Amino acid sequence: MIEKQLVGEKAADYVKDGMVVGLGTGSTVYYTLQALGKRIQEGLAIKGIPTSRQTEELARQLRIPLVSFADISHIDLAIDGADEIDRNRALIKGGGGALLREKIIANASNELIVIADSKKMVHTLGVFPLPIEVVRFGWEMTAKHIRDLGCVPRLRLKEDHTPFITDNSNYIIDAHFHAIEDPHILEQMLNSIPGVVENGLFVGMTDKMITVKRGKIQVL
Ligand code: ABF
Repeated sequence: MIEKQLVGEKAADYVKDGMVVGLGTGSTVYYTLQALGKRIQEGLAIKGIPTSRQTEELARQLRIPLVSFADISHIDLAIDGADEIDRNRALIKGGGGALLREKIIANASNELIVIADSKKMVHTLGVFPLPIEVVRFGWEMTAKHIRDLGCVPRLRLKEDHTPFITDNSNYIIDAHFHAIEDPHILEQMLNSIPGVVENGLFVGMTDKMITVKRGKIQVL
């Protein structure tokens, strides 16, 4: 079994009857959703709140009942992937472009379980370019301010070379920092730039991490 499947399915074990569950985005969470879909067919009763249109669509196909923030007062558990995880469990997320909804849901959840294969574990964040969601108006100026923080910012493009548009109708700038020594400070500095909606640094949010070490599942 591939590592993503191992950790994705393991995370589904933490979902209990009656929970409101934040459903992450990506190819690791894909396996969590498959496992949840199966358990729901067998009688598990949960409500899911998706972090992206892509996850919403997959959850519907799997007949996972969905709710929105208008219907709930809290989220019990969110399960999501990551692009990089450092030694303090700080994360870079947003490679899939869903970081804003992912952060809103992780922040609203009583518990966040992060699932990741062994390749995502790093000592220092930053080899993976940091995704930053920005409003379209004036994005060139926003990118200039982001560059002033010591990175090379690139507007994310699709295969047809037109800008990638998020579920919230914004652009993504991928910022190449190479080494992020203080993710907490950088997260705050980025979010204080006018035009930045949110960035993919998730600091102090991980409650549980499920990964693989030497072929074995590790729950940390
Ligand atoms: C999302 O899924 C992200 O924020 C991150 O970009 C991505 C991880 O991707 P995958 O699970 O496909 O490797 O949670």
